[in-house]
Amino acid sequence: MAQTSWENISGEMALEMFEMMLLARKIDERMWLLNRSGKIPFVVSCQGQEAAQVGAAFALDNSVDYVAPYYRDLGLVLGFGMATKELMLSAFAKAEDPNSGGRQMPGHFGQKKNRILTGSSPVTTQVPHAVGVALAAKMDKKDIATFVTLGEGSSNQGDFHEGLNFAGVHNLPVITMVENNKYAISVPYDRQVASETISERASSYGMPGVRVDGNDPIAVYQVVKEARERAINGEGPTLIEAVTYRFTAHSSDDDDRAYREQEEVKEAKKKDSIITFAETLKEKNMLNEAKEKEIHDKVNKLVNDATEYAEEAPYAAPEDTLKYVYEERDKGGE
Ligand SMILES: Cc1ncc(C[n+]2csc(CCOP(=O)(O)OP(=O)(O)O)c2C)c(N)n1
Ligand SMILES: [Mg+2]
Repeated sequence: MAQTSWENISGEMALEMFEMMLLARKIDERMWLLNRSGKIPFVVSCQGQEAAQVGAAFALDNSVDYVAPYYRDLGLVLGFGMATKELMLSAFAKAEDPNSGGRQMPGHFGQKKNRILTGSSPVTTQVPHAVGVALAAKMDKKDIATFVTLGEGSSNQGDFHEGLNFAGVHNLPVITMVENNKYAISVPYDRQVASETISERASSYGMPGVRVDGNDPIAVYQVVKEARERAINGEGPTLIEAVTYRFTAHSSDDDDRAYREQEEVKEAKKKDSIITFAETLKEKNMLNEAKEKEIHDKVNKLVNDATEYAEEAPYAAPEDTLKYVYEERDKGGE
C-alpha cells in the first residue's frame, strides 16, 4: 500500500479537497432522497469512493488533461469542472443537462469543454477510448495525461486487457485507476478476480502497479501525481488500484440486503473518508468546528439551489428527440 506524506500539501488545498468530497457526498445523498420521493428515476452512487475520485482530480491538470470517467465518478467530474447544477439537471433528465440533454441515464458523464470523454453503458469501453486519446497526445507531442477509471469487476473485461497492453507496448501517457469497492453488483471480490490484488496485473502489461488506500485523498493525490509526472516525462502508463468500499446498494434499483451483511457495511463506514479526513484536518489544525460548519452550509446551499433549478427546468422538446442521433442535413429550399 502506498504511504501518505503531507509534505507539499497546503492547508488550503486540503480544505478544497474536503469541500469537494463533501459536495459529492451531499449531491449523491440528495439524489437518493429525490429518487425515493419519486422525483428522479435513477441513482448510481459515489458514496465511499469520494476520496479516491477527488484526490485523483486534484493531482491531474484539469485545464489540459482528459478524463474518461465511469458512472460512479461524481467527485472526479466535479474536479474537472462539471457544476452541481449540471449534475442535478442530468438527474432530472432535463434539456439543459450537458451530458446528454436528458437522454441518458445519470452517471453517463460527458462534457467536451472540460475534456470529460463521453462513455457508453457497456462497462470498460472507456479504457480503449482513453488509450486512444493518449496515443493521439503522444503522436502530437502534447504534454498531457489521460486518466481513466473503472470498477474492479470491470477489470475482467477484454477491453481492460487490450487497452492496458496496447498502452504498455506503446508507452502511452495514460493512467488507469481501478476503484476497487469490493463488489460488482452482488458479486464479491473473491468471486470476480483470481489474483489477490488488481494492481499486480500491471506487470503483465509492463507498467508499474500501485495499490493505495482509496479512503485517503492525500495518498491517492500523491500516487496519481507521480503517475502523471511519469506520463508527461514519456515514461509511460501506470495502473493504480484505489481500495474503497461501496456504501450504498449498486444502484437505486438494487437491494443489497439480499447478498451482503449490513454489519459489513457498518464496519466499512468506520473508515468513511468524509469523517476520517475531517478528523485528520482537525488534528493538523487545518480545520475547526466553525470552518467545518461554514463549509457544510456552503455545500448545502449549492445542493439546494441546484435541486430547485433542475426541478423547475424544462424537459427536452419532443421534436428534439432525434437531435444528435442522425446527421442533420440541409433539407433544401424546394
Ligand atoms: C459489458 C457489460 N456487462 C455487464 C453490464 C452490467 N453491469 C453494470 S455495472 C456492473 C458491475 C460492475 O462492477 P464494478 O466494475 O466492480 O463497478 P462498481 O459498480 O462496483 O463500481 C455490471 C455487471 C454492463 N453495463 N456492461
Ligand atoms: Mg466494484
